[in-house]
Amino acid sequence: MRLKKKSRLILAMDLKDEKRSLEVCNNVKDYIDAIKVGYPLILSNGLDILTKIKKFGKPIIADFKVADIPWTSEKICKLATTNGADYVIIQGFLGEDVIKTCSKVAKIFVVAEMTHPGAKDFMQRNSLEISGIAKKYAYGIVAPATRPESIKKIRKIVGDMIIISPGIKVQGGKVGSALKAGADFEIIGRGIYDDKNPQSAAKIFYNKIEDNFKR
Ligand code: O7M
Repeated sequence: MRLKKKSRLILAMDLKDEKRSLEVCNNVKDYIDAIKVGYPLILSNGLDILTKIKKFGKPIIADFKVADIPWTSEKICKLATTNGADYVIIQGFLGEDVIKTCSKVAKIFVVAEMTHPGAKDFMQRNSLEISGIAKKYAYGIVAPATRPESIKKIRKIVGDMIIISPGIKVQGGKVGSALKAGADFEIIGRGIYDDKNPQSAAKIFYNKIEDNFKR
């Protein structure tokens, strides 16, 4: 299933509990364009969870942040796609051979720079170079909503490639700020699933984006 720009919101599902995570996905599905499934949910429930989440009719992004040698990375990407993932996230700092190998077996998003403060220690100084390599092979890029200035720089490198951006609300990014800086989608996890009413939280994010961006 292809990722299409409608709400411009991607749900990050990092709960561990299967029942609760399926409930949240069902409640917010009208306000999101894709579901990014992370390690906490997959390690707790197995890869089968991807098929269960797929029934909500949204593209599934398996967030494995793959970071291994080409041979192992390829295996991980294949496991994700044969179990229902439409896209797989890989780390960019591994270098061109890993990115190229993964791109042959999956549609990949490459992490260029991460949201947390520690990303400044090593990642940030290479994020533009990573983006340049990713542009040759990837479907999209992951760039930090906590640093809109980095998104702007990465956008200049990758042209019209899809940029997805985490770090909204709990990590400090303001909803809409990543889109304004040039991202195509904002990724929100705890801001939705940890709210006492995930559906109304998702609706509020949806409306805030609606007010500022033409869909
Ligand atoms: O909205 P949150 O902070 O609850 O969740 C953010 C999600 O995005 C969560 O799944 C993180 O693992 C992920 N993420 C980051 O927070 N920062 C990054 O730099 C990169 C990611 C990510 O999705 O990478 C692919």
